[in-house]
Amino acid sequence: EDGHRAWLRYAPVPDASRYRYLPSSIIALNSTKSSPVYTAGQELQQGIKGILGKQLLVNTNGTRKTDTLAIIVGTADTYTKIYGDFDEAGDLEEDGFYLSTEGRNVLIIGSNERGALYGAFEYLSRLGQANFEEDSYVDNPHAPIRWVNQWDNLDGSIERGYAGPSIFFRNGFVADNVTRVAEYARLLASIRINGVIVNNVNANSSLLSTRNIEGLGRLADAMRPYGIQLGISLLFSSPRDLGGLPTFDPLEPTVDAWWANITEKLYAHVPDMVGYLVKANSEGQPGPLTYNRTLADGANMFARALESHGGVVMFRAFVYDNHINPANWTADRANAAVDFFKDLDGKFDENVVVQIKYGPIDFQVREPASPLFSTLRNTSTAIELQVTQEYLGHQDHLVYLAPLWKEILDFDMKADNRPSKVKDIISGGRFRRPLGGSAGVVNVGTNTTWLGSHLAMSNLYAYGKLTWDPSLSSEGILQDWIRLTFGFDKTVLDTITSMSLASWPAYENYTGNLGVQTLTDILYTHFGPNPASQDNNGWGQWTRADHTSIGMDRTVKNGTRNAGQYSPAIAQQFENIETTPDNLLLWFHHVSYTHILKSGKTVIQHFYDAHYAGASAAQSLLTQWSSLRGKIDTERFEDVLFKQTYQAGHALVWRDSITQFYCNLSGIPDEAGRVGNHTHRIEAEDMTLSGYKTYAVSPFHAASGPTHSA
Ligand code: BDP
Repeated sequence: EDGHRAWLRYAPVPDASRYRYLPSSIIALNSTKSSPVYTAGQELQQGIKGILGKQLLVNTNGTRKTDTLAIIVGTADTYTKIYGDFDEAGDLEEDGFYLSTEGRNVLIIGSNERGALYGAFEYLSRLGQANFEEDSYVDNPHAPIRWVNQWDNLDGSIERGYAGPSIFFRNGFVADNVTRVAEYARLLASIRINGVIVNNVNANSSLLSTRNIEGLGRLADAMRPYGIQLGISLLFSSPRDLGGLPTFDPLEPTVDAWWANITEKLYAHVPDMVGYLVKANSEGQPGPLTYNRTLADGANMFARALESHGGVVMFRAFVYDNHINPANWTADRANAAVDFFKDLDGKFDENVVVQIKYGPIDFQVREPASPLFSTLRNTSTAIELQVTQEYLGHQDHLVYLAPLWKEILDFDMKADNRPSKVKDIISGGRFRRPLGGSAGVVNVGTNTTWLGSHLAMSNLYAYGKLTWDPSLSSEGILQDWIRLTFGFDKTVLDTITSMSLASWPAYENYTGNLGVQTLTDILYTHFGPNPASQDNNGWGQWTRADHTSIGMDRTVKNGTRNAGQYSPAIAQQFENIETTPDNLLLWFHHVSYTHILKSGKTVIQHFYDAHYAGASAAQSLLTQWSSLRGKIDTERFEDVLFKQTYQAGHALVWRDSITQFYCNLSGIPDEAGRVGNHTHRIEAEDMTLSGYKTYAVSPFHAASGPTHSA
């Protein structure tokens, strides 16, 4: 159990005999090996063998009527031609499926090939959880765009990836061996993802070399049997850097022609390429603003190139200048997206989707929903989430993210005072847009666990499930994943459920609460405590902490005016300190450390208490996991035990660093007398050095003593 099979283990279920009507054959209505329906047939065969221990034959000719009980999988068109009409055909939407286990045969009918494969995975997921109920239903997606983004570089490294090198690229080129790519596509199809952007948003123009374009064709071929379409990130200056043109101005006809030509070449190798992802004019990247053109001019240039091929441009809203002057109290990176995009609404071509990070800054442990979601009414939008835990403990801390994502998806932006939940905006429903959906930054690597941690895989599973149906509950998704990954033991189910649901609040408590953000090292790794690095830098993730007060004043009245970017009802709520929830207080307001919260505590005492509570919750994660010894295979048990031990220790480092830092800064002691009391530590300066050298700890507050060593 090295994690490689993830939730597709197809482990035997204990009470298979309860399943009375085990079919005796599989009929997959497509014999072409690269077709998802063919894949579905193979997958059903493999799954049933594992789960129920029975070897079924797969018949792909599908022309004969069957006398014995069969599982029939195919598209609605093919099914109808052979077996006649079925009532639910009219309810199927693109990528949706109909699953029936109650008639003579098991029917798995997709609106298209991909939908049929989703239905097969659904059926196997139910069997794998010993859910043998007989029923039938249609299941359709919430939104058409359900993509993942990989931040893989051509040299094989992965930006913000914590699971080893890339499965897609090596030494500057597309990898020769695509086995893991096909396996990844299979995992993604099982959670109903339909597109993968394979390379980093900080893109490299040599992706577009002839050799790499051929390689992309190979990647697409490996993923096609799973209904996964390939897309790529583009570097805006490629016409100059790779093409040798003197310019990359989007309104220059030669530039336009260059992109049209490259796009033709790509489609010659990847005929079903899903589209492009573009990061422009962000963190030093080139873009249309370099030539005083608008972001829409830039996006539409790609849209024109893609249009005749049916491709989509995901244009990122993460546009900002990372050289903001921190001394300017009205400067605010949180304003950037709306500032840059508000006058462009309606100016994007129909096949452009603006891809918006969930909050206005950058994947922090707590952010309000981005105000851009309700600003763009005549532009299609998608939400960008992060499965890779960049600011959230990499994959060394357990942080189950579905509750965080659901808070954002369920947030009501109250556009025009009408219900406007983020999930209904990105589906295209609320503003009647033709496109929309989600992009999740995943960053799997070659590690056998995919993400570098067994438990982190619940996040990938939940991401896919929520893109398809955001109304699912965090707990329900989690428990399906636990059963498929770890089996049926009730204690295992309860323990991992309890650990996972406690994990986001714990992490928030020990890393940065009240909306102050994750107080992590901001300039490099985004890992480990470094509250001092949050201020006085050009990246604009500021706490504005001084000796008396803390928090970013984002009010219209006295601050950066960010609250005013929301619809009037929400703006009013955040503008007013009384109506701002405590968990976003320091996001929107600058207050004294002695400001009294709704809980009755002062801000500083809340900091102390929360950090102690969070660190203690992290200890409890370890205790809970330890109790599962003997109930889980040794390999995964030990791997997770190692991670949980690390998290428990690192949470103490977090707790002590942050509380000490703010105690020093504010001069206000902890009422409970805990802060500064490091009797639990064995101080390095009390030990005798043997084979070790002294080391200046950075950041210094991670050390406990005045000598700055630990
Ligand atoms: C930041 C990451 C950086 C990404 C950037 C982005 O630190 O690695 O390139 O976001 O999303 O959070 O473009």
